[in-house]
Amino acid sequence: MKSLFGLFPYNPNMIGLESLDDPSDTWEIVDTIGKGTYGKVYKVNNKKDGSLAAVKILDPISDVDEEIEAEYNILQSLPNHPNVVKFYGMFYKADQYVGGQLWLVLELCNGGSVTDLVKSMLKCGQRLEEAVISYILYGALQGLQHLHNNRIIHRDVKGNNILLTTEGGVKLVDFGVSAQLTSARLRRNTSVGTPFWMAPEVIACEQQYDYSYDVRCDVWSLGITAIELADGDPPLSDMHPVKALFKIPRNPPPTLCKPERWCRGFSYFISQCLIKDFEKRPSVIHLLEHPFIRQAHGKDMALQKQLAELINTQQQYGSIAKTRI
Ligand code: 4QG
Repeated sequence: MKSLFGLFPYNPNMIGLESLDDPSDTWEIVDTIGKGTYGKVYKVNNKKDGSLAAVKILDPISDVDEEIEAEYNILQSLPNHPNVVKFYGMFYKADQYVGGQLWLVLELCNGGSVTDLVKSMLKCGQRLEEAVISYILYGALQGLQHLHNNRIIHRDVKGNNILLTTEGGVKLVDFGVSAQLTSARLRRNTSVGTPFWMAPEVIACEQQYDYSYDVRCDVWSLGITAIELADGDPPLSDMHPVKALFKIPRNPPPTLCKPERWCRGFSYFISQCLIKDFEKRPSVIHLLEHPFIRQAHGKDMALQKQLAELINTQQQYGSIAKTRI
């Protein structure tokens, strides 16, 4: 593909780095986000209007390759949705010595990731309530429905990529490995996703040529995320990731650590997400009507408030813990 583009220097789809604005005119970095969880992501301040955003920096960049172009195309063509992180624009900071930086400016999700929330609660001996879990999963499902309707597979759904706002909003982030579907089914023979959350058919696809997968790999990953929200970690997380990749297609579908602690509806929702044969696995539209998710319908406002309060409490606790050290 790269060489093909090289043959046609006036490809209109290609983003010319020269045409992008310098970010320094508008944005200044004020903080680091996620300490490497997402690559280089920073909190930025808009010098012109004082608004805050997140920036994902890709560097060093000398030309826009296929992957960056794919990410940019996905971000800029996707209509806004309350459960998908907003895209504010792309900038280029040139540097003739160390290589330039590409800046993807995105919506700031000040509540942090759902993984951070569960882990900090477990540290205090607390768990997320089922109703709050159903609200988070409801938001994630609506975000996924928006992506799938736009022919995009997320391919890296996990707690770290489900972010919260301090108002209790739920947003999907990180389309770095997403693929825009050019046909009903598409497979690329490149490594995608994070092992513990990966669907068996995606793993099979990477290892053999005659396998395929579709948008329902995101449903599997959401099922694993549901377990993560309850237990704090995905199944097999004590294993080496390479061993987990071997086990996932061979093991029976994973379940909650202590199913007796949770309602049957929750276990049943997870078992539906984790049907190993993706042809038999329900789609996102189907799961939005699942009884466990339906308990969040209509109670959105109350659950949003409850989640906002949890985030607030945990953030206060976190900053107290930090000052003690
Ligand atoms: C993003 C803000 C944690 C991450 C990508 C947006 C990756 C955040 C964030 O991260 N907002 C995360 C605050 C983002 C915290 C956007 C925090 C896009 N812990 O306070 Cl690819």
